[in-house]
Amino acid sequence: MNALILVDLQNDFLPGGALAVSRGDEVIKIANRLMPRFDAVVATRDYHPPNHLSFASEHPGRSVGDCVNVDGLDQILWPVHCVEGTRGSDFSSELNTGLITKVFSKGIDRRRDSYSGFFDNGGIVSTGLGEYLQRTGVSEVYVMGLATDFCVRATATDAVRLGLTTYLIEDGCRGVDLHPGDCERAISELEQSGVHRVESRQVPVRS
Ligand code: VGL
Ligand code: ZN
Repeated sequence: MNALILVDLQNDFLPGGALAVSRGDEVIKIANRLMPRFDAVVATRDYHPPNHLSFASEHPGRSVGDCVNVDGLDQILWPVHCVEGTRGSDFSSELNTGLITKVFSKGIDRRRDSYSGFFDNGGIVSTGLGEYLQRTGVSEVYVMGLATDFCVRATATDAVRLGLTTYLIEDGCRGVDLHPGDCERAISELEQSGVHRVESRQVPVRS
């Protein structure tokens, strides 16, 4: 069994959103085209309480882009984004959500950020995605979405660690590039860790 993992295709990561990823909207049509090719389609969503500690606004005197320490972990500070129940946290209205089998929320605990769709940034608390894939008999995953250098990277890294055969759909990702070259580096590191790089046109069509 295979699964497509759609990472954070939410309004706040699209142009006009609170944490917009440049040209992030371009991957939605790729997601729509690919979904019918998979046994299962899962989506992750960044879903924060309004006072989440990844928000710069919760750290007086600090700014977006600063790095602070929260409970022993490095935390980059972001603008307020993907607040639970807001439009910014909704999936893009262009996304064909009818084909999504299950949604996994992350970053729901005020004190824990979660870039990966599998675990929080401390690698402790599971979102349930790994267990779900195992229960469903999925051994092969294709990962795409936003943002290449944060949540896509962390999700694909954990997928490999969990022993899943993991493909990164490169044209299905867009990144933040906080520092120029971050996305390139993220993709090479994923390749080093055993992730297979593919383009969406190489994803097999179901027979
Ligand atoms: C993300 C920064 C903060 C992402 C989420 O989806 O890549 N990045 N929260
Ligand atoms: Zn977030």
